[in-house]
Amino acid sequence: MGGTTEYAGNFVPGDECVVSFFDSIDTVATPLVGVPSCPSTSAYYMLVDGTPTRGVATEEGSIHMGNTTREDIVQQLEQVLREAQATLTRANNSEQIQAWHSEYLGRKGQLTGILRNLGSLAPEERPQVGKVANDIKVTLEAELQARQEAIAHAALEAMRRAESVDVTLPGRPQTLGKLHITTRTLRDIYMIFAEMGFQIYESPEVETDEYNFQLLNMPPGHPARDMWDTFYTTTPGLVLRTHTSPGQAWAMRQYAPEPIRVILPGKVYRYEAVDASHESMFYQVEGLAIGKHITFSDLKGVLMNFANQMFGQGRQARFRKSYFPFTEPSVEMDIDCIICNGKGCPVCKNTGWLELVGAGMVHPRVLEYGGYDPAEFSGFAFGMGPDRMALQKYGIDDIRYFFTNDARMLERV
Ligand code: 2NL
Repeated sequence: MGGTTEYAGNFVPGDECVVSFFDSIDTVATPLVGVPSCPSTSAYYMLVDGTPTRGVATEEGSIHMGNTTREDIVQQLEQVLREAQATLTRANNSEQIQAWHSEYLGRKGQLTGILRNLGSLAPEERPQVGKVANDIKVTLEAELQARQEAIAHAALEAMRRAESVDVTLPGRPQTLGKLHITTRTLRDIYMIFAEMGFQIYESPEVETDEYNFQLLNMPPGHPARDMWDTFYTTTPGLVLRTHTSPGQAWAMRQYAPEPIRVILPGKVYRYEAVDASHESMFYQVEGLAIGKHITFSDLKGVLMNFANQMFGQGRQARFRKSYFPFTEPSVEMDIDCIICNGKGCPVCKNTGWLELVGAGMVHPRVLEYGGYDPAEFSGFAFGMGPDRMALQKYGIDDIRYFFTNDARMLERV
């Protein structure tokens, strides 16, 4: 070992020659071999209190700066430690932290500055001072990290406070969706008939003249066709179904000669002048029971049970004679008004009665068209309008609300 190279890190001949104290700190304790050296001049500049100061290479290869002692340097180091610790507690953001780091721990910081004086100590003193410096560096770095964490934590806390939800505020009311009341009514109907053993049968909305009329005992030109204002399509013989009855014909032809108990819900279409009580599309639920020994009493029993389940036990009912081309005999069943219990109100138009269903015993010709021998089989059928029932049940005065998508309608129910 010899020359000035072993202390090169402490000299400042120019920035590119500075080997930072912390890069070379090991070399203080362990004599350095092969560290980049500064140009081979014999005069060097060292930082004394941050000021470049001219030093002279001695024959032994060390630099002496006036009369700096080990105690001086240790004192300076401890002074820096105290000051750095005090300053660190006042750093509150990353800019201040960065400034603090360059001030105390950076390449041009105070700690490095002091250690540049190491060269002025006797060689045996250097490791001791180096150790003090290193301890201080480790201490400051740990405190720096703790401070950074505290700042980050405080920032997070501040953000949490700013973004926190005041749970003591009353919550915003949730507007819950509801089923359309026709859907609810339909589901009620399905449940009641399901308990009586009726299955749901579905069929097309576009039908042939044959299924919509002929199989229901209305041959071409039959005057009863005028009971339904029909939408005809541009394809001859195809119509929009005016009732769900053609589905009953499909069911009969599928199941004959097995007995049948089905209900048939779905949309039907009428060429109507639309007003508060008429729409060109609405729902219908028809029912059909076919078997041996089915009587009008069965029909009455099924419909009475339905009325009591749907509108409350103890309903009064009356049957009036009627006419449908596909039933014989035909009836209309009324129940006492569900709004006024028969006293008379706008919903029942002061009659005390509401029309509930049209019904009857399946016409022998319809049974035959469906594939059943009328001598052996009999059946009953009925048809009802769930939209109208929903209007009555929920006291809505205009059927057009059902299809105009105004959600306020749902608030009424
Ligand atoms: C009403 C009346 C009714 C039927 C529909 C029907 C179907 C077949 C055979 C016999 Cl396949 N009848 N359906 C019977 C009587 C009345 O509907 O006022 N509907 C809203």
